[in-house]
Amino acid sequence: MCSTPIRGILNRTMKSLYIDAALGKPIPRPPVWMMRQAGRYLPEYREIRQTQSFMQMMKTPEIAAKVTLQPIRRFGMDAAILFSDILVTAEAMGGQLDYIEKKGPVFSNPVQGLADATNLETEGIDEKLAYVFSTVRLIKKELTALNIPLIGFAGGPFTVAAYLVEGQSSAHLKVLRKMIYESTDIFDCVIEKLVAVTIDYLNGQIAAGVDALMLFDTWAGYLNWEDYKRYCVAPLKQIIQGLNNPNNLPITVFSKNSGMFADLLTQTGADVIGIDSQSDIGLIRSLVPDSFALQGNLDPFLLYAPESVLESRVKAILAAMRPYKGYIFNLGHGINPDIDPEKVKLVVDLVKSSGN
Ligand code: 1CP
Repeated sequence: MCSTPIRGILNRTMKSLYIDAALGKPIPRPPVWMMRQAGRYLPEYREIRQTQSFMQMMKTPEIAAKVTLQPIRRFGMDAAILFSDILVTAEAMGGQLDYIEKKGPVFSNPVQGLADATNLETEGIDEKLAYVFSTVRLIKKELTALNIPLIGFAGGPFTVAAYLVEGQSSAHLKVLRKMIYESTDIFDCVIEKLVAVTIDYLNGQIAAGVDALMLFDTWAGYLNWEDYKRYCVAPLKQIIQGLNNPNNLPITVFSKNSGMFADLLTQTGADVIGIDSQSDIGLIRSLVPDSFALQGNLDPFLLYAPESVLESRVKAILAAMRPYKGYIFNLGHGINPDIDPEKVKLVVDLVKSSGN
């Protein structure tokens, strides 16, 4: 009999709950991990951060590897995510990046004119981001023994362009969104270069040994329908097609406000669609073909709620996603820095004890 091979199953070396779920398979319970699971809400992270800048932490493979593993050791999540940032590609292209206390990422040389865009460098990613690849190799040494997969990642071109052009976090991305229409040539040039660099960067992560990939196009949800297709879906698709991914490592795409765009995101060629907290994930499940896995979508603000409220909301999401097939439990966005780690533990334990 001729059966369709399940995507990603050929040549796979790692077998885990997360990978099974990401490949759309039935699973005894959903795997659980959380966006920004390594970070300031953890006392062991703050201890290191007191003596080092975020940039130093990211660029020192031993420290980045240690921090990646902190939430795994403390809570036993089913996947680890590389401790790094989406803006390392922009820095490698010539962006002068700094992370400022209470303000976040800042580029002191934002892309304003065509010359700035033309000057963005696309060569030498392997050397410039070698520190990330060293980190991946260090993490893998530890994780292999635990049989926990490592998720590598990059930013989506629109989201990375948002910082390169605006120069910092921005509430409405007005400068960037004006540029799309007033200076389309500049905008297109930035996106095209980011696509090329992101392909090289993710190929480097694959070669270094990551088990899965995620593309964060967090701010693409600002776009209208037509431009979401053009500046989020099309570049993500080009990136995914450009990967040297012989083992079909599963790929997740995420943007905020992704519920509305979930069906469009399936056109990127990703295996998993990350859903943010605004959507009813059970409803999205009924709309998106079940060959695609879903990830999400507990509101990170529920981690401030009393335990009983938190527990009932986690259980409601789990109930909506039964029977478990192609589903990964996560938040709809990252953990805030002032969250009580015990709340994170509660969620991880609840998901881990939920059988079909
Ligand atoms: O200690 C500190 O001051 C550093 C804070 C911090 C951390 C812990 C930043 C600065 N980045 C990170 C890590 C990070 N960023 C990870 C690591 C893995 C994990 O999740 O545990 C990941 C995947 C990211 C991705 C990232 N960075 C995104 C996409 C996902 C998302 O949260 O939307 C974005 C938009 C960024 C930009 C960025 N870097 C840092 C901050 C505070 C921000 C967001 C700024 C903003 O809201 O505009």
